[in-house]
Amino acid sequence: MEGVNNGLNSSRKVALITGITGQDGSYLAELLLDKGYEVHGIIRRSSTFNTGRIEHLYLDPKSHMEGKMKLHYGDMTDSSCLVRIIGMVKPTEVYNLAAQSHVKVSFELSEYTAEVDGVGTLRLLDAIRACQLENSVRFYQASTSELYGKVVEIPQKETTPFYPRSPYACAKLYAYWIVTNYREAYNMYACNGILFNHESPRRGENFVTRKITRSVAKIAIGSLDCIQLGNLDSKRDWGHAKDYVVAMWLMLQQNVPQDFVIATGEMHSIREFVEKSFKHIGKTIIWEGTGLNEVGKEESTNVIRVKVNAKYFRPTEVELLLGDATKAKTVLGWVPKVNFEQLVYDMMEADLALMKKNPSA
Ligand code: NDP
Ligand code: GDR
Repeated sequence: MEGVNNGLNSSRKVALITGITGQDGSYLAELLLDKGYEVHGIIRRSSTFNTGRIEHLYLDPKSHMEGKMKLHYGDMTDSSCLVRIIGMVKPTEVYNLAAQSHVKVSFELSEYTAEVDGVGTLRLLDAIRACQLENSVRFYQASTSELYGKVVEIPQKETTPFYPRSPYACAKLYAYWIVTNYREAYNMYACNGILFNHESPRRGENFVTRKITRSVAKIAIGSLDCIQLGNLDSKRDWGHAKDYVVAMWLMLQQNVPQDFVIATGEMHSIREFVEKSFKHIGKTIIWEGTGLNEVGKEESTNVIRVKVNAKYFRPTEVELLLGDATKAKTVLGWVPKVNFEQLVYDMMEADLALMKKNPSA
């Protein structure tokens, strides 16, 4: 693209991460610190500590004391703080990861989700412009496979039409288009990473994968006797967050800003995730309310109940997501390293270790 800024020519490597305290923010901060960046993160004021995922970085003298990582109080709903932080930090790369990121919660916090995930992205872009940095900053937007929503095409790629199915996805749709618009209108180097689900031992505890591995680990130590879940039939393309933050960084190192799908190309149901997790601890499952059980299973002591509870269903569900990341492989040279088996294994091992260390976790 002609006239697009080229922050790559700058010798400064200063990254600003919104959402640094989240799953992806923590892995991205690690990656960028390893690459020699000065990393700045925006954190929210909270009545309890919310820096657990980055504490190891903050305590590391190499990052905090030597000035490699700095945290700033701020919020995506507060334009003035965004302008102040960007004006002070003068980042060369901005990674916008902050979001109310829970799809089911977005049905209850719809306006707030629009404010943070949609308008918040606009505020951040405008803060960059207010500081006259639009021609030197490279901008990454955490777009999502939820944009595809209702199935129009499988697998989903960059050209697949969007059909959002939640207030979260609608807010992210606005963010996707405002990033595209600012790229075209102001020649900003701005990219949408359309990332499919990615998980890790640091995944928030109310997302389905982590809810499952935590519960199964609790069952293993005898502190829980059943799991309650919602729709077991939906299918997801699950990768590892550690792999996916590499793709974010790669997107900002190209000559031309573009949007990319990031996915594994493998899809599994929630039911399969549950089965694989229980297999890890050598237990079998009674599915309650699904009519799927073998006769006689109930009598075994090695059997655990998985109950379907309607309260975890969404008003509109995304039935299946399967990504085609061919463009990322071709242009960025990005391929995922962790597959489904390895992901479940890593998450189960981490939660088993956590529960053994702290049974009330
Ligand atoms: P998390 O929910 O783990 O992290 C979200 C981050 O945003 C947290 O640091 C949170 O702060 C912060 N945040 C929330 N609201 C605000 C606000 N009003 N102002 C400032 N910061 C705020 O999400 P992930 O790390 O999993 O995801 C990162 C981004 O990628 C999100 O935008 C998500 O929507 C998107 N995404 C995620 C995918 C996934 O599978 N993980 C897939 C595709 C896109 P606090 O810690 O205080 O709550
Ligand atoms: P998702 O992730 O909605 O895909 O959004 P989540 O893990 O919440 O749900 C995945 C699927 O599991 C079904 N499900 C349940 N979900 C939760 N949370 N809790 C349950 O008990 C449960 N039972 C079944 C859901 O109905 C759904 O079909 C994630 C987030 O990280 C978004 O921010 C991101 O944009 C998308 O992934 C890609």
